[in-house]
Amino acid sequence: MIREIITYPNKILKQKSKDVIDFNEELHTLLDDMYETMIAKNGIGLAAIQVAVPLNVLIINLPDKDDKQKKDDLLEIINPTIIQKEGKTVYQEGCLSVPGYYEDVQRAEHIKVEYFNRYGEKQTLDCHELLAIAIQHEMDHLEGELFIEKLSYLKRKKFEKEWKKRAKEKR
Ligand code: Y12
Ligand code: CO
Repeated sequence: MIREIITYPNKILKQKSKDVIDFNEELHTLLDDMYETMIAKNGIGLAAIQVAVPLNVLIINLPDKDDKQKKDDLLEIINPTIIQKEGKTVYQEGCLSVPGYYEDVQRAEHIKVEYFNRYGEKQTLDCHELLAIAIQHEMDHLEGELFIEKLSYLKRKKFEKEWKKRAKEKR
């Protein structure tokens, strides 16, 4: 089932998410719905709070070298912890909760993440390039933070101005 994506400035997105305790059918339905929703909206990453569920759950499905988004490459990441961070990189990020806005954000270049899969099995993943960026972006959602909150004061002001203008035009 495709769920509604919560967009900025909805306060739901400010909530801190909680760890999953039960790796049950309800969690599997959430993960399946998140995948369906993300694909329907042309996303490559989604956190549960973006569909109004405050749980430490995120999914990532990056396109391969032929630009194809294959379900086999889907990562379902539950209760993640970053255990190593290295280097710095800048990437122009976008977010389904802030549609149509893209801006450069600086993040760690390589990260090592521990997490659980949908069956409650512990996993470790070394992440580089776009995967490292995407996981950090989604993990910020679990803390109630959007990429626009990482912008400089001036860029944030510019964003707010643009966003208000767009909201007016929609009315
Ligand atoms: C690098 C940086 C950020 C991420 C997080 C995941 N971000 C997305 O999946 C964003 C997708 C997105 C899709 C949009 O819709 C279309 O392109 C049709 C969109 O809306 C507009 O541009 C109007 C905005 C964002 C992962 C990796
Ligand atoms: Co996002």
